[in-house]
Amino acid sequence: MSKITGNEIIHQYLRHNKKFPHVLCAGCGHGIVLGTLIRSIHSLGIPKDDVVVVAGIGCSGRLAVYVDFNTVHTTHGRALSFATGIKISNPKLNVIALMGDGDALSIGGNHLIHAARRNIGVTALILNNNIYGMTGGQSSPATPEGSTTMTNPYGQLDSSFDTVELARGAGANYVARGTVFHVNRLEKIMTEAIGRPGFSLVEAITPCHTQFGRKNKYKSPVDMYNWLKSTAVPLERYNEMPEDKRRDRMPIGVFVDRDRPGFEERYYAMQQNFLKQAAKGGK
Ligand SMILES: Cc1ncc(C[n+]2csc(CCOP(=O)(O)OP(=O)(O)O)c2C)c(N)n1
Ligand code: SF4
Repeated sequence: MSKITGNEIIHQYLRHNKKFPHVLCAGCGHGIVLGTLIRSIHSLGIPKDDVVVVAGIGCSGRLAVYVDFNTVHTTHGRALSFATGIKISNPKLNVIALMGDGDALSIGGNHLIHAARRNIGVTALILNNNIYGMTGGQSSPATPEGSTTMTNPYGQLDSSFDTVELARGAGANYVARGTVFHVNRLEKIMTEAIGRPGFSLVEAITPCHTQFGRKNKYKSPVDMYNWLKSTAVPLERYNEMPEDKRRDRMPIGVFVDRDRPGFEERYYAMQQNFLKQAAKGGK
C-alpha cells in the first residue's frame, strides 16, 4: 500500500462539502499553520471528536470553520475564555484556542495573561502576521516598530510585544515559536504543545503579504517567505550569537517546557478533597 501523504491526511480532516472555497489570499501563511495543526493532531492519534478548536474573529479565526473537529467560532478576543469553560467542563478534551496576534495580544491580551497564570490545560495557537489582516491592516501589538501600516502611515511608534516573554512571565507551562517557512519544526512544536499538560502557547509567524508586506519591504509573498528564512534562527544558535548579530534576528524553538499540573487537574483534586471531607462530616 502506498504511504499516505501529508496532504491526504489534511483532506481527511476538512469539511469539504460545506465551507469551501476558503477566504484566504494567495500566499497567506494561515493555511500552512492549519496543515501543521492537523498533522500534529493526526500524529498524536487524537480522535476528531476529542478535539475542540475555539477560534476568535479574523482571517486566522476563519480556519476553525474548515476543519471537521468540534469547533466554536467565538467573539474577537474571547477564544481563551470559551476554551477555559470547555476544558473545565470536560478535561478529557484537547482544547485548542486559535487566535490572530490582534485577537490574542490586543483585545484578548488580558485573557492570555490570566490563562497562562492559571495554567489551564489549553493550547493557545497564535497566528502572528504582525497586523490586523481581516479588517484592513491596522497596527497590532505585534507590528514591528518603524514599520508602515494603514493606521501608522509614517511608521509604528510603539515597540512590539515579545509574545514568548509575555507568556513565560505570566506562567505558561510550554512556550514555543516557529514560522510557516520552517514547517517541520513548527509541526514538531505543535505536537509537543498539544501533548503537554497545562497551558501551552505556540506563536506561529505567518506572512500577510496583502496587509503588511506590501506596505513594507516585502512586495510579494515570496519576499515574505525569504524574510522568514533569513530572519529566524534556532534558539540554540541565537543564544551563541554576539549581541550585535542578534539584531533583526528572531529566535525560534522551545523557550519554556515545564510540567506543572493544569488548572483543571488542581480544580478536580480540590473538589475530590472537599467531597472526602464532607463525607467524613467535616466542612
Ligand atoms: C469586539 C470586536 N472588535 C473588533 C472587531 C473587528 N475585527 C474583526 S477581525 C479584527 C482583527 C483581526 O486581526 P487578527 O486578530 O490579528 O487576525 P488576522 O485577521 O490578522 O488573522 C478586528 C479588529 C470585532 N469583530 N469584534
Ligand atoms: S489579509 Fe492577510 S491574513 Fe488575511 S487572508 Fe489575506 S494574507 Fe492572509
